[in-house]
Formats: sequence, C-alpha cells, structure tokens
Amino acid sequence: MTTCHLFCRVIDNYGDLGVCWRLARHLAAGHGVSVTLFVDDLASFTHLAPVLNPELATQSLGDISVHHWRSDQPLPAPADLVIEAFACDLPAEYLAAMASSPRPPAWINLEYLSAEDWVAGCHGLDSVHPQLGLLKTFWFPGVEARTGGLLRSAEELAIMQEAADSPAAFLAGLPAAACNGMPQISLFGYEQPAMAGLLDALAADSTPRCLNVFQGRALSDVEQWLGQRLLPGVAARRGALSLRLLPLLPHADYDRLLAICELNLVRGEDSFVRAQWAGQAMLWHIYPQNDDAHLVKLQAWQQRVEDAALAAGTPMPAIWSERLQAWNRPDAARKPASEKAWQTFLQALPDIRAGLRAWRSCLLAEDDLASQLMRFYTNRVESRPT
Ligand code: TRH
Repeated sequence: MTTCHLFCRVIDNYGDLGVCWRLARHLAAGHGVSVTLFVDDLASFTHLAPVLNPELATQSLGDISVHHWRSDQPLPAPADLVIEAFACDLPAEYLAAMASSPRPPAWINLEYLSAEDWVAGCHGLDSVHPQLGLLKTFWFPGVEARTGGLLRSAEELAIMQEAADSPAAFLAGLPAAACNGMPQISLFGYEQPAMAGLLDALAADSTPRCLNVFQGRALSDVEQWLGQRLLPGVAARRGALSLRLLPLLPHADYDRLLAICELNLVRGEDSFVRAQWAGQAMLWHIYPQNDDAHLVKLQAWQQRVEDAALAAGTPMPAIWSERLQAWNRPDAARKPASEKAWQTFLQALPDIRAGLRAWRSCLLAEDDLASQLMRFYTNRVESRPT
C-alpha cells in the first residue's frame, strides 16, 4: 500500500486545513493510500472535524491517521509520497531522512489554486534541493488541462446531488426550522462593505428567502445591518428576508447546503471550489492579497466562466460580472446605485445558474486533483532506475 505524509500549517482561517483534510480523504478513500496528516494546530481542525480530540498526539479519523505536528516531537520515517501544503517548510531532519532513504519519496509542494494562464506553464516543474539533491515538484491546482486539477470526488458529487434532489431531509437537521420552506442562500465570507446593499435588496424583494450566515468574519456586517445579534437557533426577519446563524458544518453537510442553495456566497479556495461543484448561482469573495494581486486572479476566473457560458449558449448576465467585481472592490460596493443593481442581480439568478452549470461541465471534463496526483506518483516511481 502506498503511504503518504501530508503536512499542513494553519496560518489563518480554515482554507489550508480544509484543502488538506479533503485531499487526505480523497487519497485514502479513492486511491487506497495510507495517509498520515500532520497538522500543527489541532484546535482549529476541530472546527472542521468536531470528533477530533485536540489533546491527542495521534489519532485516527476514519481512514486517516492525524498527527499533531510539533517542532519538539520527532517525525516518523518518510512515506512514499510526501506532500508539503502551501510551502509549509518541512523540518531539516525529515528532509535529511528523505534524502538518505534507499528510495527517496516523491516530494510535492501543493500550491494555491488560480485560474490564471501561467498556471499550466508552472504546474509540474521540479526544483532540486541545493544540498540534498532531492527533487521537489510544484503542484498547481487549476481549472484547465495541463494544471493540477481541482479537488472533487464521485462520492462528494453524489451526496450533493442527493441533497439537491431532496432538500427537505437535509434542511430538517438545521436550526430555526421556520426558515426551511423558502429558497436558501449561504453566506461564508470576509468583512464586506457591499453587504448592506445586498441585504436591503433581499429584504425588499417579492420572494421570501432565508440567509444562512456562518459564524465568523462576515457575521458582524450582517448583524450591523440587522441592528441586533443573531442568536443560535433563533430566526430573525426583515421584510422578505429571514436570517439564521449556522455553526461550521462538517464538510459533507456544507457541501449539501451549497447544493440546495439558490445562491452561494463563498470565499477563499476550498469553499469557492465546492460552490462550483454545487452548480448554483454564486459569488466569490476572494482572499484579499497585497497589491491587489487577488483582483487579477478574480478576473482570470471571471473571464473563463464568461467564455464557457457563452460557448454553451447560456451567457453569464452582465450583472453577475458587475456584482462579482462590486463584491470584491470596496469602492464599487459603496456606489449609491447598489441596491438597484442587487435587485437586477436577484432577478438574474436562474440565468447565472445556467451559465455556471456550463462552466461546471467544462471543469468536470478534467480529472480531479487526487487522481492526477496519483497518476503522477505512479509514473515517477515507475520511471526510477531499480
Ligand atoms: O477559510 P478561508 O478563508 O481560507 C483561506 C483560503 O484558503 C486562502 O486561499 C488562504 O490563503 C487563506 O485561507 C489563508 O476559506 P476556504 O478556503 O473556503 O476554507 C474554508 C474551509 O472551511 C473549507 O474547507 C470549507 C470549510 N467549511 C466547513 O467545513 N463547514 C462550513 O460550514 C463552512 C462554512 C466551511
């Protein structure tokens, strides 16, 4: 059985952890790999996997062995496949052990996702460790052929489809049941100056809807608009809009929620990818970077979606592109016309969904990330001299 060590440092938020936790499960369940996931912050991990005990140095979560990664604890002998997530820097002793293995591991640096053109040219490039001679391969997730792909599994797609087909069963498990009999919206984002304009439009709309707001960074903008705290289990209401607070759900339940929502407001990297598989209308609040580098990334994705939707005969409504920009550019968000723009956006939700489904079809034509990674691993191992 192939063994894999997957290393993750939690910097902030949940994205790095979310990607690693998902990849670990895909490698184990889909490819029979024996995965050990090393995480330096188990307390954060409990938000995504509530059954995890943050006090334990090692434990099993389903098929995955989870180790608390501490600088004062020795690491085991290297695995066949070593994945360093987001340049998290492996300890010198571990690298030395890799170099002295009779068969040095395949060593991957998993990078952040981008839809930019340069990704295909950089994906799969090797660098040689200057002292140890080890090869490290840069793995760039991406949205087109010749990139490292996106995380998805057949099992995840199946549970999303099941939830979309019978939403009542899933919704029955959520708090504040009075919100269930109406179209749903999910909100998982960062601080957002455009929030009030969207909420005003939802409250004034003729369709009653429920906004599912997650604990965390977007909540204060919602509560400010509402003029009160949102309490667990208690629905609030303004005009046509009902609101309820949700705790972070396990990955599978978050996927289910995305699949049944009419509109998903997502952020970062992993929730952004999930919303694309959900095939509903969505807006991406991209993780802000210095020098507005994130806006280039945003534009690259937007352009690809627009091109795919147009080619399929279901063009993205112009209001989607305009609101996507407003959702990510604080200056645009404050324009006085924003409530009218949000009304137009809400009317366009069915067309937005159609365009995004065309985009999803393009994405589904490529192999998923874990499958591509294991193909790479097999080729690399087989190409070695014996
Ligand atoms: O938490 P994020 O903002 O993470 C970000 C990005 O990864 C970004 O690229 C990175 O540079 C930065 O962190 C440091 O957003 P993201 O990526 O969507 O991750 C959230 C994770 O939380 C994802 O795995 C989905 C998961 N999640 C749940 O499991 N349950 C939930 O209910 C929700 C709302 C999220």
